Amino acid sequence: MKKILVIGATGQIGSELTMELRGIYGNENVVAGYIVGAEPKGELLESGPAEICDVTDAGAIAEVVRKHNTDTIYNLAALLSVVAESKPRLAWKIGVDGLWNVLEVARENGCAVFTPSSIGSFGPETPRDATPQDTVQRPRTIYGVSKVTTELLSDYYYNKFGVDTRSVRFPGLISNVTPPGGGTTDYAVDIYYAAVKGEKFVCPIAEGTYMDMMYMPDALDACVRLMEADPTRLVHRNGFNIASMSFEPGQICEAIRHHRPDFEITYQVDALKQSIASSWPNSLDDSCARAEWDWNPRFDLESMTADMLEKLSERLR
Ligand code: AKB
Repeated sequence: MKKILVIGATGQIGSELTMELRGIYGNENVVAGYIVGAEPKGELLESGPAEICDVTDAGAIAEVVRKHNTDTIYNLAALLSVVAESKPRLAWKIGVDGLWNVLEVARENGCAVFTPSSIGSFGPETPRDATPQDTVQRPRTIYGVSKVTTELLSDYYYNKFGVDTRSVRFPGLISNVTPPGGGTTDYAVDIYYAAVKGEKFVCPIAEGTYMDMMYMPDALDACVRLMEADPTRLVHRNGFNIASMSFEPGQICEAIRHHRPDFEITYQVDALKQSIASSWPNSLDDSCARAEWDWNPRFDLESMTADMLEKLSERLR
C-alpha cells in the first residue's frame, strides 16, 4: 500500500485530493501536510494523520517523510496566477525553491513526486488551438515562468537521479468544495455561486475568451491515474496536457440558463486577469495523456453545470 504525503492539503485541490487518496489507499496512509494558518478542519482533520509541512522548509518535509515512511509526495503548494503577479518572489520561493526541497527529500528517501503544472505554462507565442503536448513555452507571467521551471526541474531529477516525477498541466479547476483564490480562471467557479445565490454575475473576463477548464472529479482522477500509470508506457513525464472542456464566459452562462433561465451576466473586464487569459491557449491537445496513461475525463460543460448547481444549492442552503 502506498504511503502518501500531500503538501498543501488544505488548498483547492489538496482538500479534495487528500480525501480521495484516503478513500483509495486507506485513511492512515495519507498524511495531510499543511501550513500554520491553514489548518485542516472537519473530516480532513478527523479522518487521518496531519502534519505541519511547509514546502519552503526542507527539514520539515524530510522529518514528515521519515516519520510516516512516505513513498509518494503530492506537492500542491503554489500561488495562483493573479496573486503571484503581486508577490513574484514568494511565488518563486513556494513554486520553485519549494519543489527543489521536495525533490531533494524525494531523492534521499526514494519517493515518487507529483507536481501540478498548468495551462499557465504556455504564452502568447504558443499555438492557441489544440495546443500540442510539445510546443513553445514562453509565458509572460511569473506563475507561468515558475510552472515551466517546475516541469524542467522535475524532468531533470528524473533523468539525472531517477526520481519518479510526474505532472499534468491543469486547466482552470471547478469545484463545489474549496473555492480557488487568486487565479485567472476563478470566474468559472464564482459564476456558479452567483447563480445559486440568485445574483447577477459581473464577469472579469471578456466575452469570447476561451480557456480550458475541468471539473474537480476529473482532476482528482488525473492525479491518481498518472501516479498509478505503468512507467514503461510513459514517453512524457512533466507535464502532460489534459483537457475536458473549453468555453468562453457566454457559454457557461448559457449552460447555467438551462437550469436557471433568469440568470444574468454583465462584463466588467479586469485588465490583469484579461491580459493573462488572453496569453493562454484556447484549448489543449491531450492525446499523449490519453495514449500513455488512459486519461479519459467524464464531465463536459453540461454535466458539470448540472452537478455544480445541485451540489452548491445543497451546500449553501
Ligand atoms: C489560475 O487561473 O491561476 C489557475 C491555473 C489555470 O493554473 N487556475
